[in-house]
Amino acid sequence: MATIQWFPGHMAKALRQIKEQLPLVDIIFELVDARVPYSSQNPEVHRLAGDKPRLLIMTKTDLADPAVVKEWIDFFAARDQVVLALDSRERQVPKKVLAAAKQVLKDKLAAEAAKGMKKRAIRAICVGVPNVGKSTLLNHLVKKNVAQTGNRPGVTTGQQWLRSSAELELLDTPGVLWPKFATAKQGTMLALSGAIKDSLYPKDDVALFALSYLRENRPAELTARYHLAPADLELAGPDLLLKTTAKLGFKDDYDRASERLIFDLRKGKLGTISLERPADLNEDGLNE
Ligand SMILES: Nc1nc2c(ncn2[C@@H]2O[C@H](COP(=O)(O)OP(=O)(O)OP(=O)(O)O)[C@@H](O)[C@H]2O)c(=O)[nH]1
Ligand SMILES: [Mg+2]
Repeated sequence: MATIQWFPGHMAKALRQIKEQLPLVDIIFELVDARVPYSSQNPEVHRLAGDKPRLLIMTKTDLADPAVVKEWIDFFAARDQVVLALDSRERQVPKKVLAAAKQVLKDKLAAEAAKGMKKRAIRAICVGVPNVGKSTLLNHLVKKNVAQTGNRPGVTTGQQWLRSSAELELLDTPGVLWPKFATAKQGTMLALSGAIKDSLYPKDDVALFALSYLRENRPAELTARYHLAPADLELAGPDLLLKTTAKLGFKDDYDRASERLIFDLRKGKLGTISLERPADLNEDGLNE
């Protein structure tokens, strides 16, 4: 596999800026992608966060398998993590987020009230891998389109404070990855979810991973969408990619077929997808 520069200077800078802001906020909104909720947690952010209160927000639940989303909610809850699973476009989002943030901060807020301190806005920093939906969520929370959004990683390039009602002050940050993924599979899953610029990751690796996932978990959708025969699912990965390319009418343009597969999978055209589940983790928390 090619050497990939997924921790360029601007991400190191963004991480430094997160570190600078942490002492000034009450809570971290840590956004993870519901399709890869374990692998999209940033170990660098966890390290910087120490014991700063944290609300874990799973985004894009509309694209993930609901049964597996439930498994992850139970997994995190069993680790005393307050967790919310959202489709950012839902109307109830602002209410749910505010209630969960208050739950995480209940002791601190109660202590302030007991001291007779005036009620004030909760200050939150929103962090997460690129393209996970930070700016979308924050726009929804403030009910204005102030933060730029887009379906590609790296849309937000600097920090930006957004204020909602008197109850929340929110800091949007650029998406950050970390210098070294725990496993190659983690990188591939993040690439497939859209967190890594497509130009930085070998398309065919990602497409082969997508095919093997679909073959195992969504065989009917896979054969139906690309007009494959059930027997084609017995083919080795690269041969199945070849066959799919032919069925798409792309001759031997595997790159184009890979792009199509990745695009379809991200858009949910092959059904909801959950690329990892709690049962995949080994004792070291690595995804096998
Ligand atoms: N289906 C679905 N799409 C979502 C959801 N939340 C965000 N998106 C989409 O995800 C894409 C990325 O959203 P952004 O809010 O720009 O992501 P970001 O985390 O701010 O990305 P960077 O600024 O690049 O780090 C956009 O196309 C959003 O419409 C969700 O819950 N479900
Ligand atoms: Mg953004």
